[in-house]
Amino acid sequence: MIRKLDPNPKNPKSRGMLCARGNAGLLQVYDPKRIKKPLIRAGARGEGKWREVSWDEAFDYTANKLKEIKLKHGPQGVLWSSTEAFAEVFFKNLGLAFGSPNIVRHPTLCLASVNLAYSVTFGAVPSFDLQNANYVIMAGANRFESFITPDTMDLIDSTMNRKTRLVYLDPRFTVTAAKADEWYPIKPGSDLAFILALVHVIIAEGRHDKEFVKTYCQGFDQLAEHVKKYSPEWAGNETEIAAANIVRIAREFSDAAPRALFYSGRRSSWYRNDFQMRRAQAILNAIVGNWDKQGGVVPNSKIALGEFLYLPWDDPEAPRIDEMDKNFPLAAKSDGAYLKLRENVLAANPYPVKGWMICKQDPLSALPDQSKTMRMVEQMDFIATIDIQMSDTAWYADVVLPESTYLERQDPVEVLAGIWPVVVMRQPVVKPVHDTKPCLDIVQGIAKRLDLGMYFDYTIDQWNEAAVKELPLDAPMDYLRNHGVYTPPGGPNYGATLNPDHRFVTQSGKIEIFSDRLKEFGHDPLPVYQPPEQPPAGSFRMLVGRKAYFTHANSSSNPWLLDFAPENFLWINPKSASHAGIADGELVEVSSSAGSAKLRARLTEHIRPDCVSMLHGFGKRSQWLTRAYNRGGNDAAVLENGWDGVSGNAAMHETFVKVRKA
Ligand SMILES: Nc1nc2c(c(=O)[nH]1)N[C@H]1C(S)=C(S)[C@@H](COP(=O)(O)OP(=O)(O)OC[C@H]3O[C@@H](n4cnc5c(=O)[nH]c(N)nc54)[C@H](O)[C@@H]3O)O[C@H]1N2
Ligand SMILES: Nc1nc2c(c(=O)[nH]1)N[C@H]1C(S)=C(S)[C@@H](COP(=O)(O)OP(=O)(O)OC[C@H]3O[C@@H](n4cnc5c(=O)[nH]c(N)nc54)[C@H](O)[C@@H]3O)O[C@H]1N2
Ligand SMILES: [Mo]
Repeated sequence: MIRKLDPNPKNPKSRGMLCARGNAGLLQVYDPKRIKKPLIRAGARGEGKWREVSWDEAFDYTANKLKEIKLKHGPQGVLWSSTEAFAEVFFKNLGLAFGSPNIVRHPTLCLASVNLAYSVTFGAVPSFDLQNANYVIMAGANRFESFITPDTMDLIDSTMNRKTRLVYLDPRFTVTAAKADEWYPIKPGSDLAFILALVHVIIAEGRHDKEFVKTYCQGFDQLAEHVKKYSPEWAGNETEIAAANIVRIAREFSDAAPRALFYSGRRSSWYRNDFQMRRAQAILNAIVGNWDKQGGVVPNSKIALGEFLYLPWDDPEAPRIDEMDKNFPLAAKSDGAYLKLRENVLAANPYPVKGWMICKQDPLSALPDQSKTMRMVEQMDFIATIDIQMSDTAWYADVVLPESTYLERQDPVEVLAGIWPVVVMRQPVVKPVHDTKPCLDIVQGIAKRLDLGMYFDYTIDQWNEAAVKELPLDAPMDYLRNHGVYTPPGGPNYGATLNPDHRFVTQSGKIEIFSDRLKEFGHDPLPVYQPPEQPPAGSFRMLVGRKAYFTHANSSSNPWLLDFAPENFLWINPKSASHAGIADGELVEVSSSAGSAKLRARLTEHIRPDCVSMLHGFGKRSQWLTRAYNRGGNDAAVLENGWDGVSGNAAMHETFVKVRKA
């Protein structure tokens, strides 16, 4: 029996700290509402009638359904979707071995546009050296509520001892805003104007790093010409941040460089032009020469893990249903583009997809425009989900395959990337309490029945031994079993890319301020500002964000965490609320063209009058989750469909809503 969880003090990513969610993790194991055995649906979808079955029956049933679909529609007729997890590789490989091109992962709901912007510019997705920076600008990267380790700890360290100046832009007064030196409630969607004006000032005053730009970058002259029109006065109007402040921040930022950085943020599923806004950040970082410097923007160091040599499968024959080549030729194609994919599945274009295998993901909550996802669910002949609880998506599935929780299973060894990466090995601390299995066993059970067993003919220990074989340790497996983590000696290694012969992984081999590749594919080669649409009178822009004690849509049923907030609220500025005659605590209905949600209003000055906001992951449809069912409002039901044109990333801050008393 686990009584309390303690962090591994040897892990430099957590440094002996555990957040509320980490502490409450033990309820994942002991929650009486857990799924204790595999389930097959017994009534209509969503009716909540289930039959507990043996794993053999669940595997047989799943494999038979998958075979039927393959026979009728080909392997491309089954969609495989999952979110980042150590064991995700096994699930993804099952989809590939099955022969489906339709593997869709979470990045286009999360960070696809920021990753693509940095890849296009620097040929790499870097980390940000918050520990050593003296000046940090952040736009809506709510690091003190949306935890990312070690960034959150680094930033708390460096700002709280006042070494680092933090400038934070967010239409909401978040905890990060509260800890910042300067907070600007920027007009939503106008961050690109702010950044272009910083670039304008820095270049106009000759404050860029001329030597660095000359040696490493291409396209600076075009940039200088391009930003002439983006003056601080112009940006002041767009952003509602005074021109004098923009000028001062540009000067302070370039004075502090190279120990100054514009932090990229992580969830970049904001606007339809998100890619270009993130590109502008990357360009700003490039011209002050903070690349690969202490306190700047640093490429991740590598630790290469070995690979278990499994039998390879044939490439899929059919094209992807989201037609990545045509729609998003520059994007990370193997991750897919979730919202475009949903459109094409609904239209059976160019072919029907009738089966949906899901692992560690809750698409009904994670995709905007829930009614569309619901239609996608309805048109599937078969849905199976691997989860640890009855999520909203599981509630509408045909088969639920319960995975053992992270405290009950052995996971594949992984590298946690960063300026100073580490290798981690997650080991079980208790035996599975119920009849659950780790992901690899589930994948093998299904694979065997699909005659694909030969592709998964290994144990987790064999997989891990192959992974750690090359680590510079005498007995790597023993070392990891004893310590749980391997930290390479030395520490951060700055400057490895800073020699004039270094080739960046871009078309030109240089840091691309001007991108010929973007131009070639019909996109702006330098970021062009397009003013965001404004909500019509009587409407508000809906914003989404996080709290430190919930993870996405998956912890709003955890009793310990629910103590912090049993339901979510609609943040609304008192000025706007009084117009609509809404009082604090009153039940309101928020509606958009996609759908509506009911929740209580929280009147607060902590949000601009033209915006409202609610916490993600509430208003559950799953009646199994009795503590969360129908509690608060469901943001996925209100957010409208839409995406960024370059990366395919969801645009989740483009929805205008009306609010009235319910
Ligand atoms: N409206 C709205 N939508 C959003 C966001 C938002 O802020 N608002 N955020 C976006 C972002 S940034 C992201 S990354 C995505 C995340 O999207 P999802 O990955 O779908 O997010 P979760 O709600 O965490 O759902 C994960 C599912 O995995 C299950 N799970 C948890 N642990 C385990 C495990 O050990 N094994 C298995 N098999 N299952 C497990 C959970 O019970 C849950 O059902 O959502 C995106 N969508
Ligand atoms: N506790 C906790 N921590 C988490 C997670 C979690 O679920 N819970 N999820 C993890 C994951 S997967 C991710 S991707 C990250 C996400 O972490 P972040 O990238 O920090 O994203 P969000 O927390 O969604 O915060 C988005 C913020 O942007 C603001 N915003 C909205 N529109 C604009 C705008 O136009 N301009 C500006 N400047 N700001 C705007 C919103 O008000 C909100 O405060 O968090 C990670 N950490
Ligand atoms: Mo995310």
